[in-house]
Amino acid sequence: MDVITIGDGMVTMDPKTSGPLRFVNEFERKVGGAELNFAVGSARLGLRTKWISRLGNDEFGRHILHFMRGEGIDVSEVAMVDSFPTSVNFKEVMEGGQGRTFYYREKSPMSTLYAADIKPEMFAKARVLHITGVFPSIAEKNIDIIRRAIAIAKDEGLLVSLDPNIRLKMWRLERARDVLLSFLPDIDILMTGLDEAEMLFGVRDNHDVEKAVKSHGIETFAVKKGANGAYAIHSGEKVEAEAIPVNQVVDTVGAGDGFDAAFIYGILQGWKLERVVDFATLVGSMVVGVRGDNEGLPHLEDALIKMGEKTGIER
Ligand code: KDG
Repeated sequence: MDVITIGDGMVTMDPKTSGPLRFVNEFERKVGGAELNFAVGSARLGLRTKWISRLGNDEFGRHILHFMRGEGIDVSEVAMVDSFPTSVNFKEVMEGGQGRTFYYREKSPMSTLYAADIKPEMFAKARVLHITGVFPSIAEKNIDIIRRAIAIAKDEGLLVSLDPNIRLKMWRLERARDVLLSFLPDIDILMTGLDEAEMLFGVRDNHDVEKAVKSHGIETFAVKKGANGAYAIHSGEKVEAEAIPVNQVVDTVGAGDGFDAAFIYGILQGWKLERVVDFATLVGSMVVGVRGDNEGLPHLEDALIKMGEKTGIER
């Protein structure tokens, strides 16, 4: 295995028209979830990917399982449970691709997963454990699951990556900050949005964010700034990348997950940091031009071709 992630998967009701949700009459059934999107992004880039999850033993759960299996993701640690229905979310997409998400996920099938279910065998020979702030925001006991997963990952020699992905509909900022900051001493790779960096550290300026991140002992990190590009630090090197122009931004959800998958891909390949950040920025830009949380995530071949076209960097 190259990467492992743990999180909730949802059926995502994607609006067929943009504008306030109360006026949307038609939806397309898709799938979503931050960790799920990350797994899809990683698998499409060719990383061997495992997704640890629970789904309802229902039609939506079966749909998500088939989808993930079809993407070539290892679903051997995904159990189907009778006690809770598969989670659902409805998206509202406004002009310009920004939007809101309405969750129906409090009683998620993941309620049946406990820290004791996370076993060292699940991590054998893997290289990266990727976690986000979404899963621990759903239930208190998920925080224990993540702590145990991090502890095992460290014992087994995996790198641990974190995207804070702070969802203020799911938990209060103070709680999110406390929990996420408590993970940082064990994090090897931090990939954060600029707003989330500010929520965590109270600063936005490149230099201040760098200082704050490094004070937690993290030497590899990326800050995603949407239309303003991204910057990253790794092995003492610092790189800033401009955003890749997109003809039309239709749906920004999932872009950050795509960036994360591509950033980790590049780091695992041992690429130079400039190439890693350009690649991750490109993959994020490919997501926002397509409707759906993960439909725009490219296969490696397509991303590399685009990379040559857009940045002049050879494959
Ligand atoms: O990062 C994208 C996800 O946020 C989206 O697919 C679903 O809102 C979602 C969540 O909380 O996972």
